[in-house]
Amino acid sequence: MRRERSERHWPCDRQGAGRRWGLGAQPPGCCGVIRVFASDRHRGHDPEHEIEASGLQVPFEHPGRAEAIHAALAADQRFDVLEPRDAGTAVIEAVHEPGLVRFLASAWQDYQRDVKASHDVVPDVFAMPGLRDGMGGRGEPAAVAARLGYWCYETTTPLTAGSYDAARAAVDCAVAATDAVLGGEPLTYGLCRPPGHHAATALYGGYCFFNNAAIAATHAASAAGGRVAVLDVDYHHGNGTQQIFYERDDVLFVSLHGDPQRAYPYHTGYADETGAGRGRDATCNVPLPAGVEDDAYLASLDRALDVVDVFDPALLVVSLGVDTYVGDPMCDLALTTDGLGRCGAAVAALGRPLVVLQEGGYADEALGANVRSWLLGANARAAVRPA
Ligand code: SP5
Ligand code: ZN
Repeated sequence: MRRERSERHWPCDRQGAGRRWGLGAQPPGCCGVIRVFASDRHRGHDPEHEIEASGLQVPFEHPGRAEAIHAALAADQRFDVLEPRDAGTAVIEAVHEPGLVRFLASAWQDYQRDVKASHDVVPDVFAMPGLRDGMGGRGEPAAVAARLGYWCYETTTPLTAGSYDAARAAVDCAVAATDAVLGGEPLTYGLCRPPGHHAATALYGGYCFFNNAAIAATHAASAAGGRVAVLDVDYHHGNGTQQIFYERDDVLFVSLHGDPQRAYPYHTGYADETGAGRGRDATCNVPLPAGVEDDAYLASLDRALDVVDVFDPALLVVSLGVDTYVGDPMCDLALTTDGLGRCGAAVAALGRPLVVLQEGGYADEALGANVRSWLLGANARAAVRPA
């Protein structure tokens, strides 16, 4: 039987929330307007192609995605769209190897100088560990062509002239959304593009450079000293987030996704991956079969939310991919726009402050409506005061 979850946090209770985080009270104000953090700098990441399924294709992950979401939220008075501050690189290096940040900051320019002028920069030799089996590692190579395959693990994530700046802006959105929740907001949204959940400690790929959700969760855990959970509802397994937190017990990672037996990223996301060392049992994976519709998805989500509730996090970071939508051109689940709203409501019913960050979603014409539906579902549920 399903437990009734405790309901701890309400939009009108900003002073209470601020006290709980020890960060000073927010002025009591009207509730219900969702703060959205977005930046135009995402436009700098604009590959001409991605190499997928053994061919060149027009990118699924393109600037129009963020533009569509931005337009839908900016047109709705229930959202307040704000520009984030520069979060700096220390928050990134709390999660990623500094060498990855250094590489991404100059790789596109280095490649133009040393290899050839090319709009999209993609590795052609990957530093697979088996290449040096029995010989030990040699660390990061010197040549940019070799460094590409050292930091990147797949071919759908080209670097363009503005990719690094766009990735930094996505982190800025995530950190600003987190800071707003630490300051007492019950629900904020970071319109992160490029997305983040496939980026690991020392690897980028899967359209992701920096792991926005892991950076947000780490920032929140250290700012507030509390336990934090990441709930990943993107269609694809958040392999990067899982890897980053696999041995940590202060951050819970819970993910619902297409079964890796058929779905990208293939090598992670099985149900028997539950964490290691101190992080044992702080990872929870729910692989799903193809074709899952609203009701069945919500039943799985509810079980995942029970795991979150038992962990008792002070704050929840949601990796929100809407590639679970029935019309998504890349994926095979079947959620409706209305069903995504029900998912938002179910997550908000946990009664925890929510930092919602954009991951995937490739049905361009429905993206705005789907993200809006999820967020309004969460907001409506959070706005109902307990009796
Ligand atoms: C953030 C995010 O959603 N990243 C997803 C990256 C997925 N990239 C490759 C997916 C391969 C899917 N192949 C199936 C093609 C069906 N037309
Ligand atoms: Zn995805």
